[in-house]
Amino acid sequence: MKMTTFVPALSLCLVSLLLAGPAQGALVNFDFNNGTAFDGSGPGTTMWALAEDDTNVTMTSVDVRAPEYELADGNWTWDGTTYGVAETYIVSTLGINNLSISGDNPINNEPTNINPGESWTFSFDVDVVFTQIDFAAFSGGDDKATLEVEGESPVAFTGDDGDPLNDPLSGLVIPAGTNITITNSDTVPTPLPDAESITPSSNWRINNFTLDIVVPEPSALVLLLISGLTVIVSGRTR
Ligand SMILES: [Ca+2]
Ligand SMILES: [Ca+2]
Ligand SMILES: [Ca+2]
Ligand SMILES: [Ca+2]
Repeated sequence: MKMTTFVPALSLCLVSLLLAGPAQGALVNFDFNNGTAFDGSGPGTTMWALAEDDTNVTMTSVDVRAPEYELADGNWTWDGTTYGVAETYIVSTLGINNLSISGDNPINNEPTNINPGESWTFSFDVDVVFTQIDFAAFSGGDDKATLEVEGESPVAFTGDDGDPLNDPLSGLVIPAGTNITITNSDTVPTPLPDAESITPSSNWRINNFTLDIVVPEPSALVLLLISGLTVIVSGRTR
């Protein structure tokens, strides 16, 4: 190989390595309005949506939890430790139905709201950046939520942070298959107040999620291979 072809090719390799940095994305929206595959379902259910670049993105409901209440002496009480089963529940927006609370509903619209202590864990089959959470009925300092990516510290919000909530995790890239949990982090009441006395402010729901799917740029290795081929081709044509 002549130095006249090797030096430009080496420069191209170095430029390629520098370019293979930040990822490019395409937006995808998971809309929970008016029923989805998650309606009335527990863990293990999947839902898919098409991203701007036609990538088919699958979301999996990994876990749905709620404080496990028991009816004792006419009051629904929680022992503060165990979390029972729950299911996502969609009328016009996504809520969580606490399956330990039934019959005469002690909380207004409990099945359709995400109430204190209720949480939803989910994952995506591609790397994502959380771009927006569009809540319903999320307003004021009493509405509290945390968003936690497995292995990272939970990030806390209140209704005062706004709805929709943009870039909630400050651009964090979440690898495919990583568990993400959204929780109503308001204090869990025990015993439950009755339907007449509870204020609606500590309940909220989810309209939709918008995510930026991370499309990896051509790897440095592929670019190096292209550079190498350029060297061979230019060497032969001289
Ligand atoms: Ca219930
Ligand atoms: Ca609920
Ligand atoms: Ca909203
Ligand atoms: Ca509210």
